[in-house]
Amino acid sequence: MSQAVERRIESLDDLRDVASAFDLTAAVCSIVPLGSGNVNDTYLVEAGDQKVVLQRLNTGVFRRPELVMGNQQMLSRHVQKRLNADRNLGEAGLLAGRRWELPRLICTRDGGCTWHRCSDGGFWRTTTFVADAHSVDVIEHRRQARELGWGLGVFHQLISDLPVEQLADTLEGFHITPRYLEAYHRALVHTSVPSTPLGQECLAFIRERELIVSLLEDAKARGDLPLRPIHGDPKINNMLLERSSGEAIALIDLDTVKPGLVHYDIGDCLRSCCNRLGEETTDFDAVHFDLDLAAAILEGYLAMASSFLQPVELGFIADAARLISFELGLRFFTDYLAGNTYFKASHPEQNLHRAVVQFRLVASIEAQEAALRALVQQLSEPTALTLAA
Ligand code: GN1
Ligand code: MG
Repeated sequence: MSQAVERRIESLDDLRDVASAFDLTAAVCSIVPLGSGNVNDTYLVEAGDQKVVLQRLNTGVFRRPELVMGNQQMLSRHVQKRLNADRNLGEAGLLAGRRWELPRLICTRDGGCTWHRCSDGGFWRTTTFVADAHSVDVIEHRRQARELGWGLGVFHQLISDLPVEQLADTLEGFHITPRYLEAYHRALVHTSVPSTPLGQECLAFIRERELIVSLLEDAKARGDLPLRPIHGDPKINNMLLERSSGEAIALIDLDTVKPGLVHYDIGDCLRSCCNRLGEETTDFDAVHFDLDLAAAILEGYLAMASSFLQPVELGFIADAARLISFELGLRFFTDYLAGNTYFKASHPEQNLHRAVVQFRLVASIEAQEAALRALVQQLSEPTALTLAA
């Protein structure tokens, strides 16, 4: 598993030099930070009429960034082909004529490479910007929840026939929950958990759930759950919604596209969408997993994904919601103990607070487990799937 995040603040002149290395249609006129990613640094660049996204990949996390780019190129070729074929089918296609985009990589001016290495070792790449779109940090209404699920389903459907063995494992151990538990135990050797109420709450919460961490990995090892191409990080604000219609039109942040279980993605989507207060709240007592939103998300998701998912995979959806929330809490808490070296934090307690939010969400999922299972079961019935589609 990767370790320290590189922290570097670029000057505007440096950024302009980097952006100018890419084959843009005009001279760079503005560069501003974009989004709220916890790992990479992202900027919106304007060059004449053109808008592009410039990103510095965190090579402390992505140790082999060329492999990340290789996966992205593979993904792009596959998805563009599928989208072209689908557009030709119009109303009869998978998307029934709806808009869907995948940001395209922009090559460098000299050499036509999809990334640029700076003299300081910085690894940069540029992609097209999806116009007239926005993302949300918390769900605004039920219809939006359905769109967020539908968007993940479209993404999974478009990559469901991309041979998984062609993708590199760019982030070893990513979403392998038992590995995060091991990392947590290693952190405990060097640090003791502060005797504050929140620190002790996390310690006890993890201790009580050590036995669940291998649930998905065991099912994978048994051969019950297949490895598939996945997004890896489909949290709520990585889904772009068209401004005018509110429809999902793109899933961005493609660094973690690699082999995995669809459950990592479904769990991440559910945990980030069904927490109405968002990941950064400090109103811990009010954190709640909204089952009604989960229903809307899964309706949207299954309308697209049920055609290729196996029944056994549907059976682990409720477990995934619980486990991926728990895993992220564990990751945040471990990083807090280790001195906030992985996730960007604006104050020393931020990763502790983020961990508490995820653990409260887990507790809420556990309290509603029977209802969540019943919901998945009901939505997986053939009649429900036909209606959803
Ligand atoms: C990180 O950088 P960002 O915000 O896209 C993390 C995800 C977490 C997320 C939590 C490579 O994603 O796994 O779910 O923070 N990405 C990596 O906000 O570790
Ligand atoms: Mg990401």
